[in-house]
Amino acid sequence: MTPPKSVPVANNLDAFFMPFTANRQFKANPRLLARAKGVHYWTPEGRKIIDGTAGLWCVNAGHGREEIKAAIVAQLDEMDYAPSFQMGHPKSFELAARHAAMLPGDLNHAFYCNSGSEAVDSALKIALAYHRARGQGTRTRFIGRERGYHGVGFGGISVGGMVNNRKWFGAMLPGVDHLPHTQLPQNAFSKGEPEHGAHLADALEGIVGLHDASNIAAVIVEPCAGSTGFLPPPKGYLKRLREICDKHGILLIFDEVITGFGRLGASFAAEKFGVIPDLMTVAKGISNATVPMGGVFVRKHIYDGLMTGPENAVELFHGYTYSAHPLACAAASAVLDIYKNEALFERSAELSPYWEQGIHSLKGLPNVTDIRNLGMACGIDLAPEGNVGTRGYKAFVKAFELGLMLRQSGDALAMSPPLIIEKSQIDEIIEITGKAIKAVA
Ligand code: PXG
Repeated sequence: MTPPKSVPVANNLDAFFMPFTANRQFKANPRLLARAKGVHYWTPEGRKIIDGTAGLWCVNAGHGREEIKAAIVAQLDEMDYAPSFQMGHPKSFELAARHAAMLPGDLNHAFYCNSGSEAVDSALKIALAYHRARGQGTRTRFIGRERGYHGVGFGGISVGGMVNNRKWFGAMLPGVDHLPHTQLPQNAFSKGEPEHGAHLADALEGIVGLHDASNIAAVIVEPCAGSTGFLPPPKGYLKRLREICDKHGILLIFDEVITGFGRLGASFAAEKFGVIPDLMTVAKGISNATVPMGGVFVRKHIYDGLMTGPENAVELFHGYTYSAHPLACAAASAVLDIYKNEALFERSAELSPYWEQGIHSLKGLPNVTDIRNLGMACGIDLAPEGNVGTRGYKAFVKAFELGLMLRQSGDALAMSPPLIIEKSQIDEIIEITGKAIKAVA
């Protein structure tokens, strides 16, 4: 693909050190997005691209929402910034109360930050502080899962399980073990939650046997793994994990950065699966990606457990300059209105059978070795061509040329469109994906 005329020449792209990108390859042949509205992007030269990934799994209510813009502008007029350390502003308390009201179980306190990575590191620290506050300070170990993605902080990559995100960065956090991942060959082409694999949660008992529960702080998993190519949990797996954690006094953290705010056809995966974690991390859909925001939602016993000592003592020595930034709070509140007024979580549930049918119609195309779906998301595995990721990258580029943005992780393709998508637009996504897969056969 040669760069379109209106795109800056390659030299002008030099200064920006791009994240998670092959910088030299990209700058030789850039893909730029200049405008967005609804479920579409436009390139600088005006080519229309259907957004198969809601940005990066985050623009759940679609692009360019006027209500969110109005809320951000109004907040900017009123007050641009206020600190949240030993001070407060009304929108942060209002937002936390709204989140608490919509969360399942007694997940009724919200700590705010600015990204999923910060949310994960915050959750790990809250787990440690909680155990210490109640006299169980030996509980310092964490358990993650192979192929997990928990952002890019040192805590997140330590409990994460994607090798490229770990191997460059040294020793990381000490005291971390990993559960096995949940992709089993016998589950290939499962629709929704796969049948086999609940027993994989039992590996937690093995790790407890090795270290003793008195040394383990928390288990962290994505209820449905996203970045690794989208792996829905086997039936019964999350319940089993919850039971084993309860038995041993280990905290369970659900990383719902992708699964939260409607992606799976429910408010959160915790609601969908009827499994309530002790802590939940969120980001992305919390603000529809308009202003960066993340959060940790904690259950009553976690919050109460930290409210100890003299009343003038700071209970958690942790926070960010931009925790509960007024613009983020205004945006997040406006997004909640949209989710509610347009019943987008319900819409996600209603559309998912149509999405499932469409995605699984790609079975039988060349090199397609597995297809997975749940809610409004899916993963499609392609057989590698030579090096891992070569065919996946080619399919991604081909799809973009044909007018679709999808995500590629190795040779897995992943999609998660905005929840406002129409059936005819789902048809278009499936058609282009099929063409791209055939083109790279
Ligand atoms: N946890 C999970 C489960 C995530 O998916 C993060 C934490 C980190 O969030 P921040 O806001 O720090 O990026 C994520 C982020 C992909 C992809 O292609 C996924 C993410 C980010 C970028 C790309 O799947 N998820």
